[in-house]
Amino acid sequence: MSHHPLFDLTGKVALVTGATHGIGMAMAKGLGSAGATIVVNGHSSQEKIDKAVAEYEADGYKAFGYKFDVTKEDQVIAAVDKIEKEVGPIDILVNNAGIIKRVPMLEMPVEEFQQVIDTDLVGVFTMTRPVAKKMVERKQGKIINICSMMSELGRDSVGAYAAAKGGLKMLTRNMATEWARHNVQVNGIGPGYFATSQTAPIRVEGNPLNEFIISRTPAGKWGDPDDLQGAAVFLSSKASDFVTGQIVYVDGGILATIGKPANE
Ligand code: GCO
Ligand code: CA
Repeated sequence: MSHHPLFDLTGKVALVTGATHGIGMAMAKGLGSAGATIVVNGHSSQEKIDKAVAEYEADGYKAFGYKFDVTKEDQVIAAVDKIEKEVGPIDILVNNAGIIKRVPMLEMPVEEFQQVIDTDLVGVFTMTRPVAKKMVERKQGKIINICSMMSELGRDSVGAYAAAKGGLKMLTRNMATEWARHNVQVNGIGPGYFATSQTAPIRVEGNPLNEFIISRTPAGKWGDPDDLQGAAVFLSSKASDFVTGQIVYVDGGILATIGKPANE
């Protein structure tokens, strides 16, 4: 396949954390279709990682899988060294791995709050630091942090997630600030509401929240994970070399509007 030179990722190595499923997998496939070699990680099951790698390969992409936990610094450092030796220098890092707990704050134990912050915010710092060190040395790199509607908006029951994703927006800006002079661009993608396993508990018929999301989204529907591929390729490619510290919201218009009454 031939690629527009601004968007060509041929020969680039892209590490997409948590890309064994969901939006991470969709974005990784987008990078693969632009020519990148995909590296995925998972932290729990080797079988899940192997299955994902097989799926990428079946789709015609070069893919590699590594088992490590983004919240464990020793595992991350060892994995980054291994990936750079076995696959090649990491050109693109997509910090996609994350968790959510939907619990009203008055009922949320501090330990659970902490767990969400540890994965969704501290985990990004832990994962990025050793990768960025090498990118800075090489004077080249692309980092994409996966933010959320909750980087901007609150919602009942997602206090810890909103705190982490709001923090991630500012971590993105600060990484951009410190590394732009080394030709490392750091941006975020803020997905709106997408049909994935993460939102499966919301997308059940009869759940008023399902109807609410559809009516609150100007596009009038749940996003298809593939809708994130364009932003992922743009922010990974030469096309975005003077773009840094931005969050690109791919949300069907949610953040543009206050919304409208249901049934209108
Ligand atoms: C929620 C959460 C997530 C969303 C997403 C929105 O409302 O329960 O925010 O489920 O998937 O992060 O951008
Ligand atoms: Ca190609």
